[in-house]
Amino acid sequence: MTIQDARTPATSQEDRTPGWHKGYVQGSRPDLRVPVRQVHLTNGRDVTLYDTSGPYTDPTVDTDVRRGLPPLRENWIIARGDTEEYAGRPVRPEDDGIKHTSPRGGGLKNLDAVFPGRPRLPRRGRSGQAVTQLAYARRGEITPEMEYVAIRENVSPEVVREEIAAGRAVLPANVNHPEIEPMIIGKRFLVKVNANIGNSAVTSSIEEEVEKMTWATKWGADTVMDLSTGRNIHTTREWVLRNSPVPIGTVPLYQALEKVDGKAEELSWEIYKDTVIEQAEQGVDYMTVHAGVLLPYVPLTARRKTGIVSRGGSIMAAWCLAHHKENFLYTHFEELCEILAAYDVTYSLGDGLRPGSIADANDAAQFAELKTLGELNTIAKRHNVQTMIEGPGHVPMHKIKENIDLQQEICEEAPFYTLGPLTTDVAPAYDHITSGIGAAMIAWWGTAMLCYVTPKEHLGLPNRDDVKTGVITYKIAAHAADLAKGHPGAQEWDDALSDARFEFRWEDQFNLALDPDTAREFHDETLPAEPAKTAHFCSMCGPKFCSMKISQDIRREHGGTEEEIEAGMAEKSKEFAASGNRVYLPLAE
Ligand code: IRN
Ligand code: FE2
Repeated sequence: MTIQDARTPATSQEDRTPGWHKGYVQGSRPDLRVPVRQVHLTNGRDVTLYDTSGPYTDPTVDTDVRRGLPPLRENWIIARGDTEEYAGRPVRPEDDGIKHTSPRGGGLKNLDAVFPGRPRLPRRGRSGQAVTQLAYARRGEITPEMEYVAIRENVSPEVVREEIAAGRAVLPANVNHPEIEPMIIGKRFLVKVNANIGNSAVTSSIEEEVEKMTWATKWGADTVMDLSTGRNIHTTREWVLRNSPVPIGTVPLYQALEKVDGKAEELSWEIYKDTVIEQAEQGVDYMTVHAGVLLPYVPLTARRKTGIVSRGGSIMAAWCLAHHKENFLYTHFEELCEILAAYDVTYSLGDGLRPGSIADANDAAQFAELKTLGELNTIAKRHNVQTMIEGPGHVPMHKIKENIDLQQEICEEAPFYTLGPLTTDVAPAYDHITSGIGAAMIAWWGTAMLCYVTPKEHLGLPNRDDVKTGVITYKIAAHAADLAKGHPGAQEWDDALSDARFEFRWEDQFNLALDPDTAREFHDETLPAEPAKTAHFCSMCGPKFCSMKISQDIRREHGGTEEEIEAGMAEKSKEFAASGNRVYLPLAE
């Protein structure tokens, strides 16, 4: 693997200051360069880590949110020759949710009402053909996107193609979102993390949402979902998409509801379909579709402790009850497939009946919906639409495994994408932890992507700090699962950090940490002086009681090589046996 340097000119040895910088792994063509985070250690070694931060961390790229990111995939999409530009659907005032009569709509603040970047016509599959990575994979084609993720994941492009073709992985990449750095979601690959952002009718501006997106990817979010409701919904999404290096997901139902002034019963397939096309033309890479909330399942939730907690699920349940008709997302599912296939929008089949409390976990309503999601998965595949399946929710630890096992069986191993699950209900303000526990477990057993939960879950809209805490918590869960699954290369990172810790290379420890800033800050709180960065102790145990220091002293005393240590140990063992194998010697002896 050759890694090119983002800095120009190429780095000289003395330029390799400890810390990290962005590098690129060159693929088979000049415009295929996969970003990596290169951590330079003080012992002269380098550690290469997966990087989601986009061009923002490359000092040689001049980024400007008003212009948007460079359209990395544009030539790949055009070269395939299977898409065409067209006039597109006119954007109307109500697309921005301004009919909604919220008294305190989110303001635009400093960003303009329209995205000022280069004008662009939407693109779709010629004569409605499926232009999806799934269609290509099934035809045996390895696209540049597949090669890109193969390099990112350190596997062969053929493995990527096979996993996508089998429906065990998805590569969300709308033809109208050429700015993304391709990534893959599937159990054979690194566990991914999604961060939700989005304003509501009461808080937050466009600028804040763009900021939250880049902030989330800086800390390692692999995808971002824009769940904006309220005002400026279309414009906010445009800014987010044009500036996002990661796939963007949405729940189109939320915007459709804005268009009918929040009255669920006034929703219709036509309004919904129009909204999906609007978002597909903008470049949304995957969409949550609550098509499994069927009319006969709604009564199954009546005796639940917490009823229907999914926003999308409750909207569809309300519509079904109001009309006493079957869910229009279900009855029009094939038509929806044709639309998504023409843009390569990936399905995220929503879990509208997920449990909202430990008491409701794994109940009849939840599993009835899962069975329907299995049927829909088969239909989507028939239309060559990439598909993942959403999962719960609130589930105690002993009931988690059944969720992934059933999902994998019913949905033919389609990627599972779960919200936590939260393993207990008793810790509002700490639900990143209650859910991080469940997330680590379910990811270990095969969940492909984890939807983060922030400390504000159940309490309010997450701010910047909450987004960071949520992402870091979920990166921990995901990486813990990668280790447990024996993902090739996962442990190298831990080993590098452990070595740094054992050898008191403090700067290396910080630079290798998931959150270097906080690690450094905590260390400096008690030992701020520069010499402490090389000291052979920290303030936790102090100089006298540091176990790592004691271990090193033992090594020093008893020699460094394997044989010498062995000999020293044998000596100690003999002494121990001679004393009668007693760990604690009696006081009076
Ligand atoms: C993920 C797994 N289950 C649910 N999710 C996420 O929850 C989904 O991806 C989206 O971000 C959000 C949708 O919430 P509702 O509408 O189901 O509450
Ligand atoms: Fe909840």
